Amino acid sequence: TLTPTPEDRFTFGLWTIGWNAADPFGSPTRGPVSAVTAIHKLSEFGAYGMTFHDDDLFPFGCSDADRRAAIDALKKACDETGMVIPMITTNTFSHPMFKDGGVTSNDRDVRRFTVRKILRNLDLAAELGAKTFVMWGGREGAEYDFSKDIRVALQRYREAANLFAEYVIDKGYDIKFAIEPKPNEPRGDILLPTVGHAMAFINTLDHPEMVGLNPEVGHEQMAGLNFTAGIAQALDHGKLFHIDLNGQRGIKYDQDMVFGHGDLYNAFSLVDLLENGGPDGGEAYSGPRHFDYKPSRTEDITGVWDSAKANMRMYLLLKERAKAFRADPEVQEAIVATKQDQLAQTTMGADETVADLMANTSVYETFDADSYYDGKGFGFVRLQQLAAEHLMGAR
Ligand code: GLT
Ligand code: MN
Ligand code: MN
Ligand code: MN
Repeated sequence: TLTPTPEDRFTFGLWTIGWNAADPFGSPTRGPVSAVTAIHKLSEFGAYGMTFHDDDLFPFGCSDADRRAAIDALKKACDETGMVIPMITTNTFSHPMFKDGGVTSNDRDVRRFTVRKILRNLDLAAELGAKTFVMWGGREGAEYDFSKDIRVALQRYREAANLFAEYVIDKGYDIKFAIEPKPNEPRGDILLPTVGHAMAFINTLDHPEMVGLNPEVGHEQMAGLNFTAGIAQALDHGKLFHIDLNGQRGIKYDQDMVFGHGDLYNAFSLVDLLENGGPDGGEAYSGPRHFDYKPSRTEDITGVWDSAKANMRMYLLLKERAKAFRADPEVQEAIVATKQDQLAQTTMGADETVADLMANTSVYETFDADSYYDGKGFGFVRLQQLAAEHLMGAR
């Protein structure tokens, strides 16, 4: 079915539909959308939940009473609709004080303030039952190579991440962290720029099991990387804790378009991986399908809601087509022709040792590569054309 329901686990950032469409070159083209309106609208469209930054819900530096009123209004809207808040995150980038970063700013007082802001938001995550805490360090970086010693900055990043994990353990919270990589923008270069960099960093933490990733489609594609392949590796490492779905067309500024409105082929293989890439051909990822997009600046509020619905519809269309693709006997035969069943076999035999392999002269010494090579292709193009035809609804 192409009608979204909460079982589909679609979630949206409040900062997405709530964006007033101000950009570096122009003032807002729309008004803001309140959290309560957003919850009711998204629920009406069949979404499962909403996510937000502290500063999306209550302004930076507001009174405790105003903060509490905003939280309570959100909770009431959730109670009325059944919407949930599975993830929250902290704004450590908007206020001018964060211009050289939050947890890695050269300014120690900024770092200490940032740590407190994040700890306070962890308490809020626990209060709202959010089990994933995203950390997008958009300002953690530099424009100039001599601005900071990157190794020392990473030590500060690690110090902060370790401290947050310790806090969650001490408080007994059921919360895990998801680091969101991005190569650049707003900084010239951002620390932990890709899925791979972030996974390597996570392995250096005191509690790596508590920290995973929140990869965003467009962020990897801004670096020219294959998002589906990055997600596959994150799954292989057990690090896909959350995901930001959107659309990007090539290596340029962060476009944050509707999911599928960028590289549609990669969106198709991504949905196929998430939905059909599990060990038994089932789901490979069971968390929220979170849309982190920006309704284009050209759109009015009707366009905002149309774009929100478009994200969910694109996902469901791709899911439907991925199922049809997998079920097509010709596709199944074409997959076998590509020798993917051989890729699934271990390279060594069950009890075979390296010594056995060395002793088996047919593997190497007498193996005639020239006569083994029969000139036959792998048939990858045929398989891709079948995928394209399913994607286009031609099959
Ligand atoms: C910001 C960024 C997004 C992140 C959000 C979480 S904030 O909009 O561009 O990619 O996911 O902090
Ligand atoms: Mn983005
Ligand atoms: Mn973004
Ligand atoms: Mn994002």
